[in-house]
Amino acid sequence: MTIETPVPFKGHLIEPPSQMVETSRGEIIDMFTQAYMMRRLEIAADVLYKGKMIRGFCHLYDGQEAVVVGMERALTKEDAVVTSYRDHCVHLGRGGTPLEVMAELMGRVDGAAKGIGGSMHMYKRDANFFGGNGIVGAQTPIGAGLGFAFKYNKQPNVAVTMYGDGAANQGQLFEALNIAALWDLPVIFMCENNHYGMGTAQERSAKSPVYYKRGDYVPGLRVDGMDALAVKQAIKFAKEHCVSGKGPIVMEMDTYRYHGHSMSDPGSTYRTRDEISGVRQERDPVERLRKLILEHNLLDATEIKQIEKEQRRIVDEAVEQAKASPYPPSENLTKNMNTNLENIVVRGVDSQTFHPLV
Ligand SMILES: Cc1ncc(C[n+]2csc(CCOP(=O)(O)OP(=O)(O)O)c2C)c(N)n1
Ligand SMILES: [Mg+2]
Repeated sequence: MTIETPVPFKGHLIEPPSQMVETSRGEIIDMFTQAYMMRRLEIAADVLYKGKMIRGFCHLYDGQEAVVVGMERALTKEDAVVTSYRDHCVHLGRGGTPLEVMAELMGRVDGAAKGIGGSMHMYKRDANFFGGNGIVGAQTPIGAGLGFAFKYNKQPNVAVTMYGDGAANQGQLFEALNIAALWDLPVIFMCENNHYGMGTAQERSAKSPVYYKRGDYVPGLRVDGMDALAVKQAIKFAKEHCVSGKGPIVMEMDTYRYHGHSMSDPGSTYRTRDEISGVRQERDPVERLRKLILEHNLLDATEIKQIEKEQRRIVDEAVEQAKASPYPPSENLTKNMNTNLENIVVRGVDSQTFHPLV
């Protein structure tokens, strides 16, 4: 079936793709199922954080689900993805399990990073997911490097590096863009514009918040990031562009986050409650998929309820399994550390004065 996306794409130095998206009944139902599960998982994480079962940093993704859900319909697991600290649902999109996310959040051994990374450090090498990154913008040169590897190895794949509107002002993005454009690297620089950084509205941090044009000499595309079908169409188009040797592309996903920046931010001091509830009512990505199902008679209301019930069960089960998962053993404190100092030379330091830790 073909569905027209309501919001036109906007192109910079490029002719945008068609608004008519090829899809199927199964694809729409799968996207709804996945988006609903992501939403439940983030709500569960919120509750567990407040109950002190999750400690430290925690950045939730609810509101932005359509970006990952749509993106994954146009990529394969041979393509590479790297993102910021807002990474729980990106891990799920790459095929990671709810248990891997939940256990990592709680610092348990069944977590994606074996419980030593926490919320910001999901990672799944077997699906080319190069993780969450705590340093704003640090994932953009990593993305350029992943694109370089594809080109060097003559692999027909693309690297997607996801960054926020706040990160769009970071210097290393422009360094990475320059070299990716100069060397025609297959990289999608994907700005998830949720309109706020850490309590800072885009207008207060950017002279030009028109992020799809910020690559200057690099083509760009603006996309309704609340519409999973539009995201799928855009990423399919961008991947074709990158893999055909035309170099990188900048993509701006117009999206929104419902929660505060992180758990320490109530998210309501720099924006109004009306703004948040307005987005929920008019643009919610999960509800949009539900509406598509109903409008096209793909399922009836009872069948949708059944899917929701099953996804809630999956998340609840992951929470219970994560709680039962042990903390990492104390030997891990010195694991993955280089304790062989013999061969390390530090200029100006006498190696005899080094005292190995273990
Ligand atoms: C280099 C660096 N500077 C500052 C911070 C603190 N910090 C963490 S997230 C953030 C805001 C980023 O906002 P944005 O890129 O829009 O991403 P979002 O959180 O909205 O997904 C800041 C300033 C950091 N982690 N790294
Ligand atoms: Mg932001």
